Order: sequence, then C-alpha cells, then structure tokens
Amino acid sequence: MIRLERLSLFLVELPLVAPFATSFGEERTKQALLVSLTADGVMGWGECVAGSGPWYSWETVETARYVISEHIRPLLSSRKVFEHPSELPAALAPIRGHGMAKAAVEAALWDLYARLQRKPLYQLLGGVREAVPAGVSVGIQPDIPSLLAAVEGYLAEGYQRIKLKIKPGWDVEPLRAVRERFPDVLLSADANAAYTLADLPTLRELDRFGLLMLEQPLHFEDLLEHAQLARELATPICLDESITSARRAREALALGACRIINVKPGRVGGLTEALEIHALALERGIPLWCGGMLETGIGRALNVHLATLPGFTLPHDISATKRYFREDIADPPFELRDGHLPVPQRPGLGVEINWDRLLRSATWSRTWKL
Ligand code: OSB
Ligand code: MG
Repeated sequence: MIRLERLSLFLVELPLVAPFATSFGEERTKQALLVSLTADGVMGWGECVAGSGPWYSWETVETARYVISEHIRPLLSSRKVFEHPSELPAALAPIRGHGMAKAAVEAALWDLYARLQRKPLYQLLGGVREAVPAGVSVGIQPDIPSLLAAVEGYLAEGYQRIKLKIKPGWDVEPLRAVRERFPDVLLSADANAAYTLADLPTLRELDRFGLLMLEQPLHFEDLLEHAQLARELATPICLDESITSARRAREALALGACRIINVKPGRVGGLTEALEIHALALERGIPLWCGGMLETGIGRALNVHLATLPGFTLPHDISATKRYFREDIADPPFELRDGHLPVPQRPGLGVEINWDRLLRSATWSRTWKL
C-alpha cells in the first residue's frame, strides 16, 4: 500500500548540446517539468514530456504545471492511498485530456511503487530485456554535408537506426544522400505532421529509399488521411502525434492508418495506457518502438524500462545522455554499449536525482503536503 505524503514540482531548463530542429521549430534548451511523490520517506520521480510551447502537442510545461497544481493535486489529496499505480488513471478520470500532465504523475507513482518494492521498474512491467537497441533522431541540418557528417558520427558510435527529421524542402535530397552513402543502414523519416495528401508525389519519391517507416507524415489528429496514404505507399506508416491513448491506437489499427506505433508513455497518457497499447499490439502483430522527447535522465529511464517489453521490437529513439546534455539532472548517465542502452537494475527507475544539478537548473519549484 502506498500512502502519499507530498507532491513536488520542479521546472528545469537544461542547455542541449546542439540545437534540435524539426518541421515545427528549433529547440536550443530543454524545459522539463519534473514531478515527485513521497511516501514512507521514499521519493518517486516522473517527467512531463510537454514542451515549452504548443508545437508538438497542445500541452506545454505551463498547462501541465497548472493542471497538476490545481486539478490533479486535489484529487490526490482526497484519495492518498493506492495499492497499485494502475489505479491512478481512474482516480484522474474526472479531468478530461491533459494526458502528458497525468502521465508525469503516474510515472512518479510507478517509480515510487517500484522503489518501495525494491524492484527495478521493468520487472514490474513485464519487461524481458536487460538492454534496449538505441536509434538516433537527427534534426534538420543546415546542409547535406553537415547531415552526412552527423550521421557518420552516430553510426560510428554504434546507433542501430537513423531517423531523419524531414519537412517540405528537406526530404528527398537528404534521404537520398544518406541512403547513397550508407546503403544498408536502417533508415526512417519523421515529418511531424508537415505534409498533406496534396504532397503525395513527394511522399511517393520517399518510397524509393527502402525506409523502415515514415513517421507521422500528415495532420496530427487525422487517422482517415493516414489510412488513405497507407494504401498509396509501400513504406509502412508509423504514427506518433496521432496516438494519444489506447483508444486512438485501436481506432488507428481498425482504420489501417498505421502498421507501426511509436509509443511515448507521456504522449499516450501514461504507463498504464502504454501497457494497454502494448497488449493490443502483441495481439495484432503490430511492431512497437519507444519514441523520445529529448527527456532528462528521469524520462529517459522510464522509456528504457518500457522498451524492455516483448512487443517493443524496433530500435528506439532513446539515445545516450551525451547526445542531449553535457550534464543531466539524474545519475548515472545512459551510455551506449554495443548499440544498446543497458537497463538500470536498481530499484524503480534506477537513476538518482542529482540535487545539486537539479536545484541549479530549476527555474521554479513548489512542494505541497497531500
Ligand atoms: O517526433 O519523435 C518526435 C523530439 C521532440 C519532439 C518530438 C519528437 C522528438 C524526437 C527526438 O524525434 C527523439 C529523442 O528524444 O531522441
Ligand atoms: Mg515523431
């Protein structure tokens, strides 16, 4: 039994080692909202994947801070006792939407639960791997030579799959260049919803590069158009932004909108929801992989644990810490070993907050007694 005592929120800002550009903008620093829950003197941690602005999702660190402080906190206060973290979604059901805010609190409760049980989180989730294959997501580069140099560097480090961010005007040429130079590499492209069906001629050209998948080419909410596009292309469509819950995953599969799903526990509304998508995917033979949101070590650890489940069969957007930050707020950093990230074996997430760095990078924090 978990009897919640305190809730804390920390807003942190960490410089990225290099700017990260996508079809929806460029980020130079990572803003993250961290959540901690305390019970029996033990702290569990979760990271909200909402960004600094409503570009990837309508949720932001500010909307999540508001929803957690003003709406989730009172629900936690009136309940306090949980037998298992999977009870949290029902307790938060009066709040519609705000899945990223809910997921961050649920993640903290899972970490807390696993720490109290003294077990690494993946064992409680049903994970079956002690290391997960790492891919890397390569942002839009200033030119093709910089792109080729970046890709070459990542391949030399051992990354097992290269994903290029694309947008209209940065698609056919970069993919052709990478494919020509590295004919055998597992290669995919992520459009972050930058295309429409009117771009079909361009999207057909991408079909020639033997891509592992084309991620979220069309509108972030549209399943029907993705189903239509899927019928026109040989390259499997993978959905990211569109899959905001297990319900949406079921709808997408029923419509034939995708053949692969990128699961981000924060984007689908939490770990319980992610487990439901996992069960569905296993039943339907749909390959899963774990996406990333340039998380700090707290969010990255959660992704690593989730990626150990049997249905997660493709390389993930989970890269080594040094690909993102010079100094992270959690220790130890994730390091690549033979193209894989080892799964932390200590209790819970298996990473520890570095309080010195957390407090140095925090721009705001608050603690409440529940
Ligand atoms: O679409 O997968 C995405 C980062 C921020 C927002 C959206 C996405 C991404 C990435 C980065 O691709 C993946 C990573 O964390 O390495
Ligand atoms: Mg994506």
